[in-house]
Amino acid sequence: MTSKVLLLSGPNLDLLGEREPAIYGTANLDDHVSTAREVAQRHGLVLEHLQSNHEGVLIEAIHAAREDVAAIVINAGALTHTSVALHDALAAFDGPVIEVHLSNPAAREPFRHTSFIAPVANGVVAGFGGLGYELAIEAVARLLEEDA
Ligand code: CA2
Repeated sequence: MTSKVLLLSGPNLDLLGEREPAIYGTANLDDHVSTAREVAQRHGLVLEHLQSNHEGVLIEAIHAAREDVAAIVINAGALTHTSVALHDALAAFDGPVIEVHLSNPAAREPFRHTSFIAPVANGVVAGFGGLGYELAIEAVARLLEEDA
């Protein structure tokens, strides 16, 4: 059976490409999803994507992923720095979890220095812009191969 990878995008990532290009680049979210999907396909993986500005929608997607998703890649946006609920939902997911950020939150305002996702992630890719999505999918493919 083909392995599914769920890419989750949190609040405001639907605005990418419209503002703050110095921090987040000029590509929009669809561009990043297309890139991630191409890399996934190269590894025989099927990528599903969901963007939501609502924490509960993301949590329910993580719950549903417990049924048939092999790995999760998540850019939780600002919820990264606030959401115990996302932390708990991801902790209940058995497969690999990769946290991804376009910018490097550790090099930004202090309120971005804490991640509630990182403690339940296999790894974090941050600060490489759109390349981060490619690297995150490569990491997922490697982790799934190791597990097979
Ligand atoms: O660097 C990242 O990928 C972030 O997850 C992006 C979040 C930010 O809150 C995190 O600290 C780091 C912001 C999402 C995008 O927000 C925009 C706001 C205005 C215009 C365009 C994007």
